[in-house]
Formats: sequence, structure tokens, C-alpha cells
Amino acid sequence: MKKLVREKKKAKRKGGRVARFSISMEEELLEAFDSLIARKGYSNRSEAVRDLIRNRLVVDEWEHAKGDVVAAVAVVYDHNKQIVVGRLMELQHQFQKHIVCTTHVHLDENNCLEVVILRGKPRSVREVADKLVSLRGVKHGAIMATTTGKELV
Ligand code: NI
Repeated sequence: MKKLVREKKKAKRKGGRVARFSISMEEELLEAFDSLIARKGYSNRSEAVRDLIRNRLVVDEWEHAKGDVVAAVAVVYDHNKQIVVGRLMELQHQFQKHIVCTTHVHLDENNCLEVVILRGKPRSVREVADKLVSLRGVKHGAIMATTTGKELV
């Protein structure tokens, strides 16, 4: 009960009101969920369910957003392969209006990590992100698609 009061106060500070609802599901499903959220370090089910809902809303925002979305793209490559360095640079200049910033980390003598933050319409951001990770010579690439936060509570 104390927790609910605390959450209500927190939500009020954010400008929203907390609603309470109950969910019915098979025991096995709930056990699996509890085990997952314990491993992930959630302190309670409510926080875990809120995160699931927010994740789904971000996916929807990506599919239908009229406004901007954001993505962080990480690529790992060998800088001795000049062709990949050149292509990465070329791409970033070509799509510079979608690129907020780039961080470069020298991982060891050969490997570099570049994280590119993109912002723009979902289709454009997806296009640039896909081009970055699929560049020949990129050993590993990952896209973290997220939101500007405007549409999210
Ligand atoms: Ni480097």
C-alpha cells in the first residue's frame, strides 16, 4: 500500500495519475514472467509491465510516427581496412542532416567502435542505420531504436 502511495506521488509530480488494474494469466506464464523480471533486476511487477508497455509504444512510434525518432547505431570494424573507414565517413557525410553526433573509441590496435546517434523520420533513420551496420567490413553492428521521449509518459 505504501508503495502505491509512493508511486501515485511520483506520477503526480510527473503530471499523470496512477491507475490500477488487474491482469489474469496462466500461472505458468506468470511464473516465467516473475523469473525473468527477477533476473533482470526489477523490484516489482508494475515496473516490469510499465517497461513492456513503453517498449511496445516505442515500436508503434517507430512504425507510425509523424515526428522524429532516435536511434543509436554501434559498429565495430578494423581500421586497417581503409575501405570500411572511407565508406563509413562517406555515409556520414551523405546523411549528415540525420546525424546528431558520432563517438569513436579505439578498442585495441586494430578495432574501433563507432556509435552514431541518428534523429529524423523513422524511414530515414532506419535507412541510414541499416546502411551503417550492413557496410562491408563492419564486423558487428547493432541498432538501438528509441524515442525522442515526447510521445512517452
Ligand atoms: Ni579507432
